Amino acid sequence: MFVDRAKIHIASGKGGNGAVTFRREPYVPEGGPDGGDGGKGGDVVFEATKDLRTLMDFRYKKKYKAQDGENGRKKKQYGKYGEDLVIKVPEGTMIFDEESGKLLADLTTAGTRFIAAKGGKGGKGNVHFKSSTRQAPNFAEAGGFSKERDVILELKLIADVGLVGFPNVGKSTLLSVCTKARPKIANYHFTTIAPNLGVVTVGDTDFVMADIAGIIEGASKGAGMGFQFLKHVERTKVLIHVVDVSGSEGRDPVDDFEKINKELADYSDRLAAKPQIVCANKIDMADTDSEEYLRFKEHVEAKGYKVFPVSAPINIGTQELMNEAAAVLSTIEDVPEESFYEMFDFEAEERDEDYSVITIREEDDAYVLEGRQLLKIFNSTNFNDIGSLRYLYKYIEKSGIIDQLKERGLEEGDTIRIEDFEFEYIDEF
Ligand SMILES: Nc1nc2c(ncn2[C@@H]2O[C@H](COP(=O)(O)OP(=O)(O)OP(=O)(O)O)[C@@H](O)[C@H]2O)c(=O)[nH]1
Ligand SMILES: [Mg+2]
Repeated sequence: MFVDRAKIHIASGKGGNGAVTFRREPYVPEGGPDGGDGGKGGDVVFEATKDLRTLMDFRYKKKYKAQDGENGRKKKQYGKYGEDLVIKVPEGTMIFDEESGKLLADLTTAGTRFIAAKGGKGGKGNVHFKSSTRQAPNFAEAGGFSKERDVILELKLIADVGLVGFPNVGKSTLLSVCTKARPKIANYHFTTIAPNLGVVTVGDTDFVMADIAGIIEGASKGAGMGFQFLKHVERTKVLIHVVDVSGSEGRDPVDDFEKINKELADYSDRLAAKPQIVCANKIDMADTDSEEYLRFKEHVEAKGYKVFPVSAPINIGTQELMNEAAAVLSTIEDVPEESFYEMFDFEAEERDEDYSVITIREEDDAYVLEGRQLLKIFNSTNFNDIGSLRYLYKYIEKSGIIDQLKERGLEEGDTIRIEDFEFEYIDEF
């Protein structure tokens, strides 16, 4: 089983701020408040689709942000909602919260959706803050915060086909020409150390092909990173055994073929028993009529395997090879697997995140206040307006924090700081 994994950062849209505006009418010197509400920020939504088969795309793009809501406008006009960001993932993708490691969602079937980060609420416009005593509210509510989190996407794949062979024989090249995967290809051993996955399409079916690191003699005993590599291919259904038939590194292809098969058999009976198709690669540097090639072909065929001459980089013989893999696969039945995970508790998270908590920090000569809800109201405050300031002050007073501050020795004239704003404490406001 192959685990395709990606870590990405998601952020929902921030809510738009409520507007502070007043009606302007001819002959009415001071119209009432008419500031509209800010729009809600967009959600980050994951949606399972059949159109994707791997998490490859997430290797390149790591940050995802939904649109912010627009600010409210005059004449009670609402700000536009931020657009949701829908992130498509293959069926079977599990989404984990990076911080807690818990499972957020398991999107098994196409069309299933999951909101992983809710957009901030839109702030209320000043039109909502008019009262009998406050005719001209000079403040409005700030939009709700964006929600950010790192998530791990995990897709367990039964790779249908595994590419095995010595290092440098062209396994990654083959994957790169048959699928959209872009593994690193280079002329040295162990270019590939972690599996790469790609989807091969043959007619109207497709299958997942995995390219693993090269296998060397002794791999079954742990040489190189043998165990790990072999474990990867153990769950595949069909093996494509890639052999460099040009002998470009001075080895004998027949010998290569036997050595790899011995490692597979030494590792497990299951591996040895897998259907195998032989890819005689680098045929551009060999001759199909040559004695060496014919000796190899006869040797392999005598053991009951089919041989396909291929030149991966120039795409010769690859189609025939993939057709054969699809044909063999169609004869093998799927074995479903089940797994269990502890689900992430969203409600607990909401409970834990008590927005109304205000903390006090004593710093230099000031008491510093911090808290999410406080910050939001602070952001909504119009510091040139006494009514707006009073609203902030009332909120602080109601929270009981003033009493706590007094217990710590707060006196008239002491400085209280919120963000970068400082004010002197006075008993009556
Ligand atoms: N002439 C020729 N060169 C090839 C062919 N296939 C691959 N190569 C070259 O062989 C070298 C190794 O190719 P890779 O695809 O990286 O081989 P690999 O089996 O994935 O190698 P490791 O990941 O190190 O195990 C590269 O320089 C390729 O360009 C082929 O059919 N003909
Ligand atoms: Mg490779």
